[in-house]
Amino acid sequence: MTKSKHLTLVLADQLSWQNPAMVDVSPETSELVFAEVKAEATYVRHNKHKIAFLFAAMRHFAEEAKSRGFTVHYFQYDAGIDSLFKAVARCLSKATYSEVRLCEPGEWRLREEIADWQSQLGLPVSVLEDTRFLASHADFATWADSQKTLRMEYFYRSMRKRYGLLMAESGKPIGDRWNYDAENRSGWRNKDAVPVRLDEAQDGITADVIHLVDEHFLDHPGDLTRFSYAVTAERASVHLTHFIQVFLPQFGQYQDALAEESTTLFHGLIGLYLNAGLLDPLDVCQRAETAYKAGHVSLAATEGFVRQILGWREYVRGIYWYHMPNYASNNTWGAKRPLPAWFWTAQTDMRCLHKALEQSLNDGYAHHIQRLMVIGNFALIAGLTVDEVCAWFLAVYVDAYEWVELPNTLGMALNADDGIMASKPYAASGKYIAKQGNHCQKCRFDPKLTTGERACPYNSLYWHFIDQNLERLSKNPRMGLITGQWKKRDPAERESIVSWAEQVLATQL
Ligand code: DLZ
Repeated sequence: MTKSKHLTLVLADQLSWQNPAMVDVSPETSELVFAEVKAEATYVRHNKHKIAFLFAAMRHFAEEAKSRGFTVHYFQYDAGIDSLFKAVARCLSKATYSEVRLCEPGEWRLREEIADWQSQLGLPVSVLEDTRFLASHADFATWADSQKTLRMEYFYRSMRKRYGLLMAESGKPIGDRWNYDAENRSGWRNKDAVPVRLDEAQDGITADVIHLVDEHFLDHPGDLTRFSYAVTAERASVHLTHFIQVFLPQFGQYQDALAEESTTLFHGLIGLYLNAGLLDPLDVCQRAETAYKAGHVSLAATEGFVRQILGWREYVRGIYWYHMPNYASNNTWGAKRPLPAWFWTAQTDMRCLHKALEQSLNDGYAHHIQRLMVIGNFALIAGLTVDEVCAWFLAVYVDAYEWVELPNTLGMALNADDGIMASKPYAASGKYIAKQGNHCQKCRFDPKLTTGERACPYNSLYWHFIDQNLERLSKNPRMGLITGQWKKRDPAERESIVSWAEQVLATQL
């Protein structure tokens, strides 16, 4: 009698042969199932780029699996199987399997749903820990349990030591410093040319997916005539090589810059590949380190880049699983203004915000300062509802899954998690935005003015945020200077700024 096989479900963001549900499998022991389903594609209004990228990457990966000899059950979107559960159930109705296996999903929502599958399906369902990350749940919990406050910097240092990245033989960091942030903060004055990105040709599989997504997701944001993402591990690796050679040397310097001329500046554009499994985080860090050791990239740029992947990426994932499910309902500042409709159209006169929203909607991409200091900062100081802002970030970006989006939006940008992630809010006025780039030169608002028709709305909203939350902020030693300045101001002046901010909120939102 032949032994029945496993049925291995591969989710769209688990497209790696290092996926723990696949490392030990062979065509003799396991069949694979992939499914493009409505439940996953519409639980928020995902950008068309995100759906097209994941479906195209999934179809390419499934083809590769077939070429390795696997029996693959692939449900295309127009087959009308509307949930992952139904896709698995359909396979089970056609053949006998010994168990269903999958790598744990990256979102609490789906993990909860899958927890019921075993009883619903009537056979074992093994959910394996996602080993594609560099810190396991237990690693993070051990670290977190040993700390008074969960600061990324200390987690990052422990990861540098553990993986020996940018470390000297002495056990100290190369260059004797852990962090080169201070050297990585230049504003953009359009003095350097931004190199051209690598072109990505589309094959028939991707073209079919683009057609399908355009047809089925009409009311989702995204302009797929601009689709230019890689959809295989091989091509993602070519993009990484190009980034390291051409962009990484200036990545650090312009990491926090905002530019009229470029939507991507010197950023990596690799988050989507890492988060879907097409690139491996340790390999990415090691390749950057090799470029540094070859003298091609400065230590500051390499360290800044490695910190994003070895530090931030692992840290936010750790925070998510350590604090979920309660994390999602935090709302420290009691924010309750509805998300303005123009978050979905980009129609605002605030130039920096318009540019950041426009490219987010069109391309599914904005770089981290646009996300944190332009869009997120606006949402924070305008008091926009946390849930709605988080759902927007989750939907709009091609690299967004809740494990990474929620801590970054709720914790970092909105500082709504009672200080778990950041010891102070990243609130900033228009002066910060003017310092970091050149959007203000094309804006009808003036970052030097706080009140009046031509005043940059970020300025009055910034002080409004300070004023409305003065009691809580005054207790924060890192906010003492700012709250002290505000308290010392003439009461009439304070009153006029606050009432102007109220007018801005009434008219701009
Ligand atoms: C985001 C997404 C989308 C848009 N579509 C699918 C899909 O059709 N099939 C699938 O397996 N996964 C999809 N995903 C990714 C899942 O939502 C993802 O696995 C969870 O969000 C957990 O990270």
